[in-house]
Amino acid sequence: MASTPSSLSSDSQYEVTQTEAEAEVEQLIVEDKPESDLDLEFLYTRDIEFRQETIYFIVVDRFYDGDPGNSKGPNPELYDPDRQDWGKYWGGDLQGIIDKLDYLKNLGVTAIWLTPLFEQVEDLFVGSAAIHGYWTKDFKRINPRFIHKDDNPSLNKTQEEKNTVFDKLIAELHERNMKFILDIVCNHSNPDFSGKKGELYDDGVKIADFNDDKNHWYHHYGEVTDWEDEWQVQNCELSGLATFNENNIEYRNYIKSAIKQWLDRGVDALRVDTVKHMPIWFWQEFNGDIQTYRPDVFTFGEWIYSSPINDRSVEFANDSGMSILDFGLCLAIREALGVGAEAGFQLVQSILDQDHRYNGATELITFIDNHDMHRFQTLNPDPEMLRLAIALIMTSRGIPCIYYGTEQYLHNDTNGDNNPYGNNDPYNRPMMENWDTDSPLYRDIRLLSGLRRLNPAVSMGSQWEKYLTPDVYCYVRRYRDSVLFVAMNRGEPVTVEAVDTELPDGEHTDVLSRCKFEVKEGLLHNLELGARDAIVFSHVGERIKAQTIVRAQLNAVQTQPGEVIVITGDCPELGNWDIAKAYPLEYINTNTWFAEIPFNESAGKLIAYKYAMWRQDQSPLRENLVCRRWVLASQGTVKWRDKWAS
Ligand SMILES: [Ca+2]
Ligand SMILES: [Ca+2]
Repeated sequence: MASTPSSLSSDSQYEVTQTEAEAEVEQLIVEDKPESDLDLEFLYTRDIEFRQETIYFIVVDRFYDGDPGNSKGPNPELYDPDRQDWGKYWGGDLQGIIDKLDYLKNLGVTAIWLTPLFEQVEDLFVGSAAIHGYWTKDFKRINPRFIHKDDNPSLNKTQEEKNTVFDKLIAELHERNMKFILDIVCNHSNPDFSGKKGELYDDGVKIADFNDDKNHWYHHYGEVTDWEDEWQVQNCELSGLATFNENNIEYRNYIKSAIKQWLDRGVDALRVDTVKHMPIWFWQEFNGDIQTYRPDVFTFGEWIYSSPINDRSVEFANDSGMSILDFGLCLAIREALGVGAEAGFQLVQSILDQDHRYNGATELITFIDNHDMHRFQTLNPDPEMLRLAIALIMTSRGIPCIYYGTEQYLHNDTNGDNNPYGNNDPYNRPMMENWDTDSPLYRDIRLLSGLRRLNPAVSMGSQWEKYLTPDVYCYVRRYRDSVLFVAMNRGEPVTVEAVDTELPDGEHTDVLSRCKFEVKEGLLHNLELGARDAIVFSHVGERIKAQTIVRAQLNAVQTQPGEVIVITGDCPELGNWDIAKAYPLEYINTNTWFAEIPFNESAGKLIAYKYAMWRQDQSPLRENLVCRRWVLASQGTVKWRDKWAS
């Protein structure tokens, strides 16, 4: 039963709680960091943990102009200081992002993804300049409109000179414990501008030209005409963009060397454009090289309209070496909450029901809109519906990504309609106008981002539907004894008679409203949900602490209810092959088991292990292989990814 907020939970008291939570979170982040002076330690992890992050995606030109001196750029014709011509540059830059980092930090953002920073062609194509950054001329230089005029590469500055506003941005981010996600494009360079196409430079030196392609850097098959033809999608052109020939080793060496230069400057993660337009072998080679070069880099790709029922996008997510943006969930949320589809939350659940198709569903990047589709509020202007959609991605499985300005209800509905697949580009890229740190959504995101870092059930746990109608959705996230319970209602006020929360009995406080609720025998009785309301209860259990923590994930194992996956091995932490002392994993979905395993005695040593299945009334079923061998890092957090060997 709901009651009004306690008078004791004043704002000032709440701030203390947040500070304590922050301190705990900071400590966790410190523990997560591998020692930088032990380079080999990087080899002891097969992956990087990114699930506690909250990503914020910025169209650089449309965020904030922190340096009017660079706004005119090399071709002043492409700059509109009045910000009326949507196809031209409006002045946003990297100094503007630095100026707003405290705003973003306070919002709970832990990682920023910026549209590509590479030098672009300085011309208009179908009335638009390359403000989005996807028409690259030189992958080793930065668009001069985004940096200080003295950083301009044409003044003979090179990659080696690490004193640019780009380097300052990275340093300022890291000082705030925030991460930088570089948006990269490997599929194409630039389209036809006044007869020039695909002119490409290597740090200022011209190396390729589509119209004089002596060394075959590009494919010359024309535009994609049949989107169902996989060969065409991979080899033909997309909107007239000069498309690289990935079979050319010189091209591959160029693009890899460019990305490695940016990693050397302190980039923490990569977002990769148009991944479906290149063959998977290219990505496997690319990701293998990048992970060898910098094993602590997290990478995710844009497979446009990826879906758990699309075999090819699922194969890409599982086998390419990178995670992907979760378009399937995005569209379900847009249909359920954006355009009010009759099936409502059942559409959302039907996507989550397919999570077993992914090896890493908890690592998918979740979002409700981006630069290529209507902003959510163009579909549905109701700010309360936007709050629900954001609460949903902030508390569901996956890593949430907030499109810039969402927290300020930024949207421009010119040419908008109610099609959740619709694209009102360029009107979905308005200039950021308000910086209100008291907006209800700003506050929600701050709270829920803190929760993601504090409660491991949010970042790593399983997701269980507890009550589902088109209008009402209640679910539980669970990892070990940490629990998150969420209830949301897209319709008119409703009372849910009883719903299982899996929370300990007693009083619980809604993270968003601070209202108190009573849980008895795990149930909430007569739960009153207001119109377009969400409530969130968090219970944080004991965290795993050890010198070395292994985050082990096992895929491709079929279990029945009552069966439990354990990990058994030749070290005391894994029971010295005594199956009765093996370490249990947590069930995530029918394809995934996961656990953090603490190692102290065996930290830094070579160990052997295998997975086994505990079964009721039967002897344990062990994996059918000699054993897996691995050198444990001597400290820090590392990740294992394995597939059941039967
Ligand atoms: Ca500027
Ligand atoms: Ca291609």
